[in-house]
Amino acid sequence: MRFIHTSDWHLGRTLYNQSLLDEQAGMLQSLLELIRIHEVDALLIVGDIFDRSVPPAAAVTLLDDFLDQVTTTLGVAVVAIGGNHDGQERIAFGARQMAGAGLYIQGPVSAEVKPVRIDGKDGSAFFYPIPYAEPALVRHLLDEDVHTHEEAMAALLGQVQAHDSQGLPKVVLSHCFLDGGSESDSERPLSIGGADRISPSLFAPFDYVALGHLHGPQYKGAEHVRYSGSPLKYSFSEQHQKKSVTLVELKPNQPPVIELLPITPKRDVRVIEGLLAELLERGKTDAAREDYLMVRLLDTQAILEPMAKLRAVYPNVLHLERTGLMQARQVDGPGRERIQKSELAMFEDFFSQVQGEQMTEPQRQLMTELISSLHKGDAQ
Ligand SMILES: [Mn+2]
Repeated sequence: MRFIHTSDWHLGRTLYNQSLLDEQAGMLQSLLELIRIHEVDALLIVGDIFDRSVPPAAAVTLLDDFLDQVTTTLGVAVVAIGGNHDGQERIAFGARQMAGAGLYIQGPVSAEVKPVRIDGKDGSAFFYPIPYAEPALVRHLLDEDVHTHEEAMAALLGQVQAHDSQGLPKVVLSHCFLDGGSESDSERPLSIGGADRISPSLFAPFDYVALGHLHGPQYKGAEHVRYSGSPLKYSFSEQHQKKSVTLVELKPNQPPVIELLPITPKRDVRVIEGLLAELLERGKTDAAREDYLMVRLLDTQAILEPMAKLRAVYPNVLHLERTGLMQARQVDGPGRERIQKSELAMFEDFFSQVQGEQMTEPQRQLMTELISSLHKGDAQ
């Protein structure tokens, strides 16, 4: 039994107002290729399939085309669950009919965990889909006295343990936050103050645990209890992460064989830092200048239209931080006189960039008077 575990696609997501749909389509194309090359029996999508409960129509079409390729063209089964970002009832539309075609979608959590048996080319396994759920919902559905995410998960996993798999391996799918997991900036907290944390030890008894929610690939407690991470970078905090999907092979009476299959995006998400002139020069020979960039400018003087200048070389600059300017201001300190002085200095920079020459002494005098009269106006 061989399958690919992935999660947190967030189809329809934007990064600083830039649509990532084109990037996501490229990612799905790469994934399709991996499914084909590795001849897997199943694909697990562990929640946060869409970024929003009502996703853009183009994102729905993208998913629909992809699922048709996987199930109809390649004949590979898909098991998917709802995450905290998904409109769980919406993604469950038609699920009972589609199960007949090898597409198993568990949108919201149900009172009974429904095992999915998949017979692979070489061995079978049971998959147990457990979508993201608030403890209150689990308490209501199961009529059990559970109050935390951990208690709710323990109750649901009790059903998985009790299920007779006829000796076949048990694979759990769950979208949740394991205690000790490392976060990125692109995950929405499940609850405030750490009440969402679940002990990894709850999952240890199963043959493999496919987790979703955290966007960096990682395992917790044991190597077979793991997050695939998102296949694309959804924040600049992820610039150094290596994105991948997880290939898993289950063999009788052996620990699972796990391999990370890298996903290389068309455009990477990264941070560059330096003086404007330096960066513009470097950009001329940067083969990856179309990457999505956050730029940290170290220049300490004011610059006219830095974004436009950068975008002429790096077309996909999404965010600009004036790191140098902020530091220069902090050194100046908060004194009123100093603020006024730096305003004059900033205007001098501006003037010289627009006019191509330095201010004359009378011009400087005039500007100084203007700034101080503006401050007097403020004070009154
Ligand atoms: Mn997510």
